Amino acid sequence: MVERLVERAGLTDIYEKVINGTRLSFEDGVRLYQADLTAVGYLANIVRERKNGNTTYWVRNQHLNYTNICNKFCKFCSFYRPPTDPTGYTMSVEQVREKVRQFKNMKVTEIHIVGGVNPRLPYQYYIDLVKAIKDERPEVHVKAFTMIEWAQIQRVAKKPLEECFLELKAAGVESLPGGGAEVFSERVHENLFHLKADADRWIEIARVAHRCGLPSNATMLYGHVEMLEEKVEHHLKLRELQDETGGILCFIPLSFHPENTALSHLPPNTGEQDLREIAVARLLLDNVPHIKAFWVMTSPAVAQVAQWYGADDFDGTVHEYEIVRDPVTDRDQSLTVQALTDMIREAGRVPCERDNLYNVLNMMN
Ligand code: V47
Repeated sequence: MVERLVERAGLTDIYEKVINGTRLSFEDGVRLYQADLTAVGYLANIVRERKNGNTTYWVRNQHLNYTNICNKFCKFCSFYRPPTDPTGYTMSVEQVREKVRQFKNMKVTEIHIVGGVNPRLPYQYYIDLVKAIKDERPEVHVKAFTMIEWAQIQRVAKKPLEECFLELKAAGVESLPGGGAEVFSERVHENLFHLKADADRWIEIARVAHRCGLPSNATMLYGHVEMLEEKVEHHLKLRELQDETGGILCFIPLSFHPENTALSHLPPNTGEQDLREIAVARLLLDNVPHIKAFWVMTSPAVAQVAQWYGADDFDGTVHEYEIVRDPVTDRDQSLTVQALTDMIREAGRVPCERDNLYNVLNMMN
């Protein structure tokens, strides 16, 4: 029955590679984007269960978006405000402290810090921000700044990147989020985010971070103007980086939300597209331990199904995600621990509370 599913999809040779643990090629990746989704999902689930069994990881996390002012003007982004826009904001270090205090009565293991590229912020601001968070909550893991922000930090610090990483690590940064990668294609870069670091620069910054003992996540933003060959290329570039450094903890395909962006004429992604990205990522990124279905972007419903299409991570409680707001209520989105773990169980997986480095905090079986 399963053999027929795979055979009908024309994927018998890829199935054999998956069973034997043979690395997939660029051409295989292109075919995975075109083949029957159920068959691709079946193959991805083999890898998912081999690497992570029946476990679905989740984390108690707080997001902190310290500024929405940005001079990169990315066409896919609804979060940023140009430096002269009166509705732009930048939190003072005291306001950051206050935000952390606001959640102090709640268990949080990770604070995820991401902001725009605000050209007015000095190097010391980044150091003080991280120190203030660690001062308020020394026990939390600080996952801070995308590669794009690190490029800016280096610019204002006027120091080698290594020094910036080591100084901010001493202040309390323990890992990096995966944002800012978008799609590793010069064509898409030119078209949508030409003021921002390109693929080579993103990879170089990640490489240096990993060498400095700071692991990171990696992302890919899909469902806008990219072509499937460009997405395959993106995965292969990340796979090559991971072969070299081993510093990528988790890959997160980010489902593009066109509302309130310069690309609002584009249709939103479908469940089919979201599941396929998860599955293809699981199959191509054979050396990345975890694939996350970020429920805020895919919807919790799709993130549940994704647990059978290659994903082994649901992200977390997500207090105050500002990058993309709920289009109906315009409110931030978050889930209670009960709702999150119920959904994982309902999907037929075992919830496991993790820390940022995927150490098991509570296996809930
Ligand atoms: O780099 C911007 C994306 C990213 C939109 O590391 C959009 O665990 C969808 O990287 N629709 C920042 N996405 C967020 C990010 C992230 C999120 C969750 C978990 C982790 C992690 C990292 O958000 C940006 C960009 O690719 N983004 N605009 C949009 N309209």
